[in-house]
Amino acid sequence: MILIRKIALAAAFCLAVVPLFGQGKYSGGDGDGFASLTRLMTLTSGTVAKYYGGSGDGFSEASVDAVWYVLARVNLWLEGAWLGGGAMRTDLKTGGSIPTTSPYTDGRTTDPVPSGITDWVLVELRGSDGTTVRSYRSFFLKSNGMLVDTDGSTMNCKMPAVGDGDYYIVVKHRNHLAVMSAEEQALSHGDASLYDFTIESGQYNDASGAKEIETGVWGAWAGDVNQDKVVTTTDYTSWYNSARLGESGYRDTDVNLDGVVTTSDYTMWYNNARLGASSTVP
Ligand SMILES: [Ca+2]
Ligand SMILES: [Ca+2]
Repeated sequence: MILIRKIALAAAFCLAVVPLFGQGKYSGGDGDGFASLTRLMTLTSGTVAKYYGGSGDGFSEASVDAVWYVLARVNLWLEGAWLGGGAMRTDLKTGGSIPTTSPYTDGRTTDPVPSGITDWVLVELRGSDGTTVRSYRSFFLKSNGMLVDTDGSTMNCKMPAVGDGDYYIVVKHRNHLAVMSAEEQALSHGDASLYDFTIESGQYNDASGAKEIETGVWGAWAGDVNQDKVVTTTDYTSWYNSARLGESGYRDTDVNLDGVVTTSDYTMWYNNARLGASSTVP
């Protein structure tokens, strides 16, 4: 009798619930239902929800296999690669030096590296405290300043594992100081509006976090070779050892991203070290 009741309850539960939740995976229960049910967000195409809280009488786990993300669209100049006239160098790409695996922690891969690319960058979305990293992913920075996906053209950067909300946008590069948006930005899984780091220092979380690379043009400070958030003699020492060996290719000591480690990189480092360049990103 108990078994029959359980089956009946399970049937009723499935009839009532599955059509509401759409595609998904429900497993592990003995048929009595959830002890509680929490819906994290409305389930639409391209979002994800998890349902949990069973005490053992129902499903021990239920999840919906879908993608959960928000989109960001960002424009940034790197001082080191800046050529003027709205363009950055692509010497690393044309020289075949840009690795097909991102140098950042997510180790994102693509092959081949598309044309017109200046380098890999890492995008982070941070919470309201400005420090908690909620999502991160590698993208390409194009010579025209746009961050794009690994196809080299998609400007909506898909940031994984977060839902619609307000986030600080941080962009990191392996030998520049990181930049951070002045305010939290409302991001969603719909088309993103452009966040433009190039137009004024007020776009940065602190005006000193922006380098005026040309009159009225703003970008990220070059020269933080060891990524300790300051441009100091430690970076110079790395550059010196690399230059002495005549290194070339994809090198953090290649501050201007032209594919060779020379005194041009030293000069760029020197000018920023002299100004005491340091990161304003917490
Ligand atoms: Ca440094
Ligand atoms: Ca160089």
